[in-house]
Amino acid sequence: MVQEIIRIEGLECNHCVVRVGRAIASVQGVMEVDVNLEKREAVVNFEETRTNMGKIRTAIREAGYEPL
Ligand SMILES: [Cu+2]
Repeated sequence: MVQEIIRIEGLECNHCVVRVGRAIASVQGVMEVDVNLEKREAVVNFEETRTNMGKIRTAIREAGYEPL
């Protein structure tokens, strides 16, 4: 399991936090996600054998936000 911190552009309220958190959590292999509104970032724990940063970043984009 690895942990990555992803800065996310476009997070403005708790709805954004819930939306992007669900999007990240829906990626197969993601075990835990914590989105911080003030820091504009997500802490993501995932199984590196099952997913990767590319897939997680794609899920963030598809939810309407921009991973930095
Ligand atoms: Cu919002």
